[in-house]
Order: sequence, then structure tokens, then C-alpha cells
Amino acid sequence: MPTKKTPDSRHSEAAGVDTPDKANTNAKLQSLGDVRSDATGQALRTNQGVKIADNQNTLKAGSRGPSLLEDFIMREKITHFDHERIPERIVHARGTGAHGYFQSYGNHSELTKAGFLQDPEKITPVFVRFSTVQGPRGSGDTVRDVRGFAVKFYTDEGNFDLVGNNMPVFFIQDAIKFPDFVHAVKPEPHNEMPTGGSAHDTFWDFVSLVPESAHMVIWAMSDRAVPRSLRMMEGFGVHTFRLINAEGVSSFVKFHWKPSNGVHSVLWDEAQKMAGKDTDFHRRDLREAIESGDYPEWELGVQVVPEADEHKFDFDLLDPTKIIPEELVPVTTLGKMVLNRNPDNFFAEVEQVAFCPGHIVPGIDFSNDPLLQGRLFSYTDTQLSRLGGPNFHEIPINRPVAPNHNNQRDAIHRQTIHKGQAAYEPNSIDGGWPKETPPGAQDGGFESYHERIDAHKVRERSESFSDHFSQARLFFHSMSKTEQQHIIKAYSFELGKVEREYIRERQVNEILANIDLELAAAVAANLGLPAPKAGTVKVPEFKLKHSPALSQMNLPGTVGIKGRKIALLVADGVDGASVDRLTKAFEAHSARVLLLGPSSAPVKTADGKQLKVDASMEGMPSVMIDGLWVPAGKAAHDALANSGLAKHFLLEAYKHLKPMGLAAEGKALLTTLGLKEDKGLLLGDDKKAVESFVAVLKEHRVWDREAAAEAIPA
Ligand code: HDD
Repeated sequence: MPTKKTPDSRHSEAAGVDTPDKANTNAKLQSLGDVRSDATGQALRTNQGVKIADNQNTLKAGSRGPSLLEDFIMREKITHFDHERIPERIVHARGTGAHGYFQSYGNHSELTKAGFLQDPEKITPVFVRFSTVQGPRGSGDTVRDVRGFAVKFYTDEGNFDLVGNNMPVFFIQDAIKFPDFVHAVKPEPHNEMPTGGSAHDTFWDFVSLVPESAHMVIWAMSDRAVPRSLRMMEGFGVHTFRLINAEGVSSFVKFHWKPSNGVHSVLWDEAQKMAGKDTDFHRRDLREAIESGDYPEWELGVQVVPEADEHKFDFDLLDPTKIIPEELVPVTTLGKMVLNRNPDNFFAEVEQVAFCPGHIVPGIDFSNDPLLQGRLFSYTDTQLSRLGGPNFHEIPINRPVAPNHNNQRDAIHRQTIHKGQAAYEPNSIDGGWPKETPPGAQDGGFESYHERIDAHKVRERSESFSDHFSQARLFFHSMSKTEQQHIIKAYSFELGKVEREYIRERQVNEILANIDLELAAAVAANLGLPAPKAGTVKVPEFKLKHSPALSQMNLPGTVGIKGRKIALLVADGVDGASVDRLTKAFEAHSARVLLLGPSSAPVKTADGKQLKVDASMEGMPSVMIDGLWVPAGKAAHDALANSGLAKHFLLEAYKHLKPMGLAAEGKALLTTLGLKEDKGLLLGDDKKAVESFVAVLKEHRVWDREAAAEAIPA
């Protein structure tokens, strides 16, 4: 508790006043548990605490008569129910979240005075919310879209929100364009279609008229927009921020999250099917991973640009449509984040969490990126209508672990009961408390970076923001051939859904042709349009021609196949020993092995034992697994060869380039299916075959198979 001071001492002494400690921080990890009651052994009561005798029948005038208005129990229940919904987020409505912690790798005090980045012993609780952008709350998880990657760090010095995406750039350069962009991408106003996607006229109308979107749109047409898992995405703070050390030295930084699981995606056909077969694929995957102890991990890194180097690049650091290629400024890792606890209640935690890029702590500051500057206003503002007023910081998931004493009072849904008379400052009644803390090297009050501004008030875009194509080109040229083909197909699919031909033409001729003529020609061919002969603007030559860090083929992660789902397809007559051998072999790599049968009923092994299955091949279709194996057992192979369900499962897995293995007798099954062995389609269940399978699964898919897989029906 604060010690009483004389009224004229305006500042608290930093030490000893409400200093948060580790116990306080750890308490945050438990705090939601404290406010939750699972009500075991408790009587059913009204909100006013009255015990309820009958929760089945309304009070009536006679058992067949009208209901009585005086039934306060029924009215309270129905009234509460009538108001259960709150507005969903305007964007990023569909999401899921998890708790975890952040731990610094060392003392980064040369960069920042932010305490959570200085002490490797310090465990800082975090809550992360992942989201899609376009779709409403009930939309599919696997649609083509940008993914939100918002992290709330509950630091001892206050909450720090890093509200980023899984792509390092954005569609627009100035926040004033955000409502236009969102109105264009959201379902169209006259018919509320499409749900969860950008393949429609208004989106392409807007982006084809706004060339600054070109870079972000090519990311959105790449495999990054169809992630295999939320655990397999990079995250980016997007804007340039500042880190400030105790001496007041500022460096520009870009924040990066690097997943230990690597960066992996699904194929487009797969993504579309998944949206139907399991709308909740990503939230389920995250929840199951955490439940089974496969805690997802990311390293937090920064690209650091000293203040003096601000203008040394071909692009403007303040332009959010630009990356700093990692080949120019490598990412320095600062620490790691581990997600290790699922929310107990989706609404209380995931739905009510309120992020804001303006939530920063001493040692971190904003840059003048005009998109970031606008965001600083928007997020708090939107919470006023979503969460019903300015007290949303008192909702458990939003409460800082740092104390937050001030003279703000009242307003709707106030939880805190403030004692005392003085809710103003200066005051002498309460000894002048709570008091300001002067800025200082460490533990000081927040101080904005003393940037010198000497300018005219203007509504202008800096000339240094005018190149919209060189980095989109760098991105396309840095992709593998496979990734480039996926991008061409994505543009072709999306523009194919655009009804107005002039919009298709404008995107091809005025945007794609400026990125890359071959890309434009390939998309034009798929749309039946003439290939453009030249771009419409002179694109500056970017010194760097390739950035390998942009291709996810170069981002396999560090944990191999840990947590990957491998299906063993079983049927009556399967060789139990083969099932055991394979299970052990894959589990040794920390993969998750699932036995899938023709139905959910157990199958009988060749030696007559009952073998329980995890699911049927229908219940867990091939799009939900990463690889498969058919264990030994002639009768089981024959049964699979005669099952349309099993054949479809195998062909679809093959089409989606998944690693597959079959015991030696699987040759006949392959012939039935018309499939040939390849690098990732293996025969035999010996150690060598298993190791080859694991090696291919580490590369995620059998990329060499793509041409052969074209012939397989979708
Ligand atoms: Fe935003 C939500 C990310 C630009 C206005 N945004 C929101 C979320 C993420 C982002 C991850 C979901 C947070 C959550 O899980 O609750 N937004 C971004 C990124 C941007 C960006 C990476 C550009 C670099 N956003 C942006 C601009 C504006 C907004 C320019 C307004 C001027 N964003 C919002 C919002 C949302 C939001 C309307 C909707 C719900 C919410 O904030 O809490 O205020």
C-alpha cells in the first residue's frame, strides 16, 4: 500500500509503491480460475441469490392457464438470455485464443528498458487471440484470409499488446482508408455474401483501384493465407515501432514471431473442403495440441534499425506496405512464448479480450506510421460499443497484473469500489495519492520518445510511400516454383469469381503486370484475357532480387514432426503387431497416431483381437491428417480395396501431396487406385520406410508429386 506523504510531494517514489512482483504475475495465471466456479455441490439460485425450487415450469394460473407476470424467476432467466449476445468484432470476428507465458532469453537492456525483456528469470503471462479477418463469428477456420495474431503481455509495468497479423504488411498505408477497405472485403451489403472470403467484386474492385494494396494482396494469394495450423504461422507486428533503452536511445524495430513448428499451409482444394468437413479445424487443432501437452512455441524477434539508419533503405520504414527484408536486417531473437493453457470459457476470455496497439509500456514506443497512428484511436473506441463502456479494462481477461490506480471513476459496469473522498489530483485529503512517477531509467513513469517534429499541418502522403510494386515483385520472385503456381491459381480462382470483366482486366493489367509479366500472363490466360505486354508504371529496381526468408519452403521449424497427425488405416484382418510397430515408431518422433477404421466400431486383428479405433474414415477425413499408413494384413488391405470410403481417403491424401506408406502387400491396393510409388508414397513397414516417411513429413508435403496429382479427381 502507498505510504502517506505530504500533499506537496507530487511524485511517488518508484521503489516501494505498488511494485508488482513475481507472485503477482503468477497470480494472473490463476486469476480467471479464482473468479470461476464450476458450481459442483451448489444449489441453483437466481441472480439475487434466491434458491430455485422448480426450473422446469413457469408460474401459471392453473396448470393449463396463462403464465403470470409475477414470475420473477422466469423473467430474470429469460431477460438475461435475451441479452446474451454482444456485437461481434467488426473485423477479426472469428477467432480463438490461449494462455501462456513469455520468457526473455537474456537481458536486452541495450535495446529497451521494458522490464519483461530484461530478466530471463521473469515469466510474463500472455494471452493470444488468433483470428481470420473477413468472416463473422461462425465462419470457417480454413478460408483464404489473413490471420490475426494478437498477443497481450501482462507485464509488471502494464499491459503490452502486440496486435499483429501472420503477414508482415498491410493493404493500405493510411488509417483513414480502413473503413473503405473493410467495407470492400466484407460480405457485400446487398446480399451478405460471400462468408469468409475475398473472392467477390467489391474486394477486387477496391484493390485493383488502390495499387498500394498490391504487396499485401499477393501475400493473401499465397499459401500464407491458408495455414495448416495456427501453430504453424509466423506473426508480425507489421509497423515499425521504437524500442528505447534506459539512456533514452531509440532504435526502430519490426517485431516477428517465429514458430518452432515451422510455417506450413494446406492446399487450396483442401482448405475449401476443410471449411465444410470441420469448420472449427484451427481452433480444434490449437486446443487439442495444448490439451495433449504439445505446447505451441514462438520466438519473439526484432529487426533493429538504429535511429541514424532510418533513411538508408529503398523504402520508407513508416510505410506499412513494406517489409525490411531479413537479408538486409536479420531478426534478433529476444525470447520465447509458449501457449500452455486453454481458456476455460470462450466468451469470458476469447470474446471479451480487448486488444489495442496503444497499450504499450515504458521502453516501447510508436513510430509515425500513419496506419499505426490511426489504430491507436480505433481499438479503444470499438470496445466502447462491443464491451459496453469504458470499464472494459476491469473484465478479468483484460486486467493488468500491474496495479492501475488513478482518478477515473464510475461509468457503466464499474466493478471497483473506490474508497475515499478524493478522486482528483492534486489533492491534500488523500495525501496527494495516487501520484505521478517521474520518468526514469528504470521503473519510471511512461515517457514518449522526444522526437523532434518540425512540419506543416498537411493532408499528404509522403513521396517515399509511392512505390507499390517492387516488394510485391520481390515476394513473387522469392517463391519456389510450387508457391508461384499456387499464387497464380489463387488469383485466377478469386478473379474468376468476379462478375465484372472490367475489374478482372484492371487487376491483371494495372496491378499484376506491374508486379511480374509472367504472373499477369498466366492469370490472364486462366481468365481468357489477353496477356498484358507491359506494366503501366515504372517500377523502381529493388537492389535485392530474392529474399529466401519469404519462402515458407525455407521455414521448416525446429521440432520435426512433433504433434503431426498420422492416420493408420485399419480394417478387419489388420496385423496388430504392424499397428504396434508403426505407432511406436511415429510416437518416438512425438507425432500423434490415430487409428481410423471403416466405421467407429472396433476392428478385428488377424489374430482375432479387438482393436479400438479413434474415428471412422468418414468422421476424420483425409483433409484432417498430415500423413497416413496402411499397416500389414492381407485381409485388411482387401477390405480397403473394396471400400469406396477408403479408396477416396487414399486418393484424396495422394492428391493433397501427403506422405503415405503401405505395408508390402499394399502393392495391390496401389494398382487398384492407379497410384505409383514416389518419394513420399512408400511400400513396406520396415524401419527404413518409416524413416523416409518421417523425412518427407518434415518437408510437410511431397512437392514433387504435384504434377502427377493433377490427374486425380478432386
Ligand atoms: Fe485491426 C481488430 C490487426 C489495421 C481497427 N486488428 C484487429 C485484430 C487484429 C488486427 C489481429 C483482432 C484483435 C483481437 O483478436 O481481438 N489491424 C491489424 C493489423 C493492422 C490493422 C495487423 C495493420 C497493420 N485495424 C487496422 C486499422 C484499423 C483497425 C488501420 C482502424 C483504423 N482492428 C480494428 C478494430 C478491431 C480490429 C475495428 C476490431 C475489433 C477490435 O479492433 O477489437 O478496432
